[in-house]
Amino acid sequence: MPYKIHNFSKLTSTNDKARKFIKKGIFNAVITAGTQTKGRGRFGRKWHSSHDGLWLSIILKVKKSENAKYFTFIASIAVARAVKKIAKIDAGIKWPNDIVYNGRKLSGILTEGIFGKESYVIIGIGLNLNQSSFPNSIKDIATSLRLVTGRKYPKKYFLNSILEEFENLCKNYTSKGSSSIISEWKRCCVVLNKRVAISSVSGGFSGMAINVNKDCNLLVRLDDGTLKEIEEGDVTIAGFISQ
Ligand code: BT5
Repeated sequence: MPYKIHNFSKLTSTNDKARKFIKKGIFNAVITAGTQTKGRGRFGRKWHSSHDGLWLSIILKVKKSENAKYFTFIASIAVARAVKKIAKIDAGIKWPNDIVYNGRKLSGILTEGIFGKESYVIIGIGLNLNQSSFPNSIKDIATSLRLVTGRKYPKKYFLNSILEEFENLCKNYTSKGSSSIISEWKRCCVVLNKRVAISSVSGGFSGMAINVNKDCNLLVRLDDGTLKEIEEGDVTIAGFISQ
């Protein structure tokens, strides 16, 4: 394992701690927290992080030209593979950063890039493992592996498995480029060829999700026939519980 693992019982957010590590010159490292008091999602949204989940961040040093979105894709595949291996269920990936089961969110990824003279990505991964219930605000959209399979799981199994898959996928990406990552991602994706509604900072759109391109952006055929490239946002799939 090329990553040194640093375990903490309680942090504000493993991504915050990762930024502090980078300032101290530490990278190729993993940070875990038993619980997070200010776990966050995209756009500063709250991420509920009780003791029952796995919360980690991977810190990598990257090239200045790197597209951080590849690491969200790599982490999503790594989580889906680990879930398949250990919990024996087929989780899906919902663009851009969710791992879902039966329309409910099992896991979310928050990738943050720090680009400058030296560049880093922090890949924050949250996986709901042993929760038997969720706060009211997310009880209709979240799920855990315990709720899905009726079993409890040691966090360490998932940590090791996710990191092993992540490392293998990164090696593939470095040696063969992004196409193998994107094709596996597409096989796990639950959004493609579905009718979707997108809410993004540039507005709301609806249409058919038809592909992701080499930049990991979602291509949607809008109802008026135009093809729209979506760089960020939240996707709701017709017939799924909404975000
Ligand atoms: C995400 O954001 O899904 C990224 C979540 C990343 C969490 C990890 S944990 C380790 C690392 N440290 C951090 O501080 N963060 C990362 P987004 O797509 O914006 O989704 C956020 C939304 O998911 C919230 O607004 C809620 O609706 C929902 N949510 C919050 N907590 C959840 C949970 N535990 N399980 C499922 N859904 C949740």
